[in-house]
Amino acid sequence: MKPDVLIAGPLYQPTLDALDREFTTHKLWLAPDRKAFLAACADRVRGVATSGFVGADAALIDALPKLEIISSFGVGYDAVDVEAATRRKVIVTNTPGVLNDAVADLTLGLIIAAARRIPQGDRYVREHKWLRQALPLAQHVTGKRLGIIGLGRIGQAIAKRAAGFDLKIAYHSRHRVEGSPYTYHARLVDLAANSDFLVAILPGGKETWHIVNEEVMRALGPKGILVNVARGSVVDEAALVKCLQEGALGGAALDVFEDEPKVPEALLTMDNVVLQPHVGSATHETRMAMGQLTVDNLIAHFAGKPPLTPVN
Ligand code: NAP
Ligand code: 8YV
Repeated sequence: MKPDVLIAGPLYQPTLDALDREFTTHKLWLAPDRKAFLAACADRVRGVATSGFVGADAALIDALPKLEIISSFGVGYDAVDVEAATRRKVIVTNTPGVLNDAVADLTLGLIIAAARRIPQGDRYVREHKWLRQALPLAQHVTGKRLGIIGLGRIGQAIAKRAAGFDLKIAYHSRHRVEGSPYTYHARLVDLAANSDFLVAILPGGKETWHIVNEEVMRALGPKGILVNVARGSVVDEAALVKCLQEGALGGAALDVFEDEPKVPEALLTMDNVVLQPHVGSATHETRMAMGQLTVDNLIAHFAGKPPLTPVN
């Protein structure tokens, strides 16, 4: 008998296929009546597979009395109510490590795209403007100061790449990273004041909500570029719009937003902003590896082994 696993939201197709092979699956997001669907399978579901976007809230956890494990596709698990799961002794797993390179690659791309105005150059050529006027010059990248908020797995992969551009690297986190060659700032505002590019790559959730506030953005300054590849919740988006409109902040490159997939209209019209639809990990290779780990955590658990990457 295959264990019953509820899939809370859409996932990468090969991951869905693997889940279908290994388990008896119940696809919640396809159900026309969510409540009735849950009631019909609740007494059999022992596992949940979900995405970082959909997560699993307390109501879903409470609706599944036999639940043992929630396996989330993604390293950030702020959309999973880990406290509610832990209270119920439900294991929560995520997919750390396997996406470091993809996210770090995109981050360097965003820094360069924003500083060198790559999307603007692309639009300028497409719109035949090259025939009429010169494209304004951009900002240099090599040798500039890079501030990283969260020198964790991905933050370190970003730093490794940034070293190749001779960027002067500093970071902020709650704890100093032992043995790190980079400058540590205990106060985020001090990191911002000493950065040309400021990259957020720390977890979302209550603790980090709006950690990048107006004071931080003003400290980064009129030439500074904010890059958010963490979670929309870590940046005060209203303050970001205000700082950009006033010229208090030079530019922004954003992969994540407070209310995805909705993006503030004001940002869509700004020329000094580069926008991406939350694609930090979105390569086939990385999504394959994330899916494998999502499935392997469930397989390990149902084989009576410890999960590979638990978070609680
Ligand atoms: P990680 O290895 O756990 O690193 C997290 C870092 O954030 C650590 O350096 C941690 O240091 C710091 N941090 C945590 N809480 C903090 C706080 N309150 N204030 C300041 N720093 C804090 O995580 P990771 O694997 O690098 O992933 C980081 C995050 O990136 C994920 O949680 C996810 O939200 C985001 N992400 C986004 C995408 C995307 O598609 N855009 C893809 C993958 C991941 P201390 O504990 O010392 O504070
Ligand atoms: C995913 C992410 O796109 O891993 C994360 O934290 O943000 C991305 O890799 C997201 O989790 C959707 O599942």
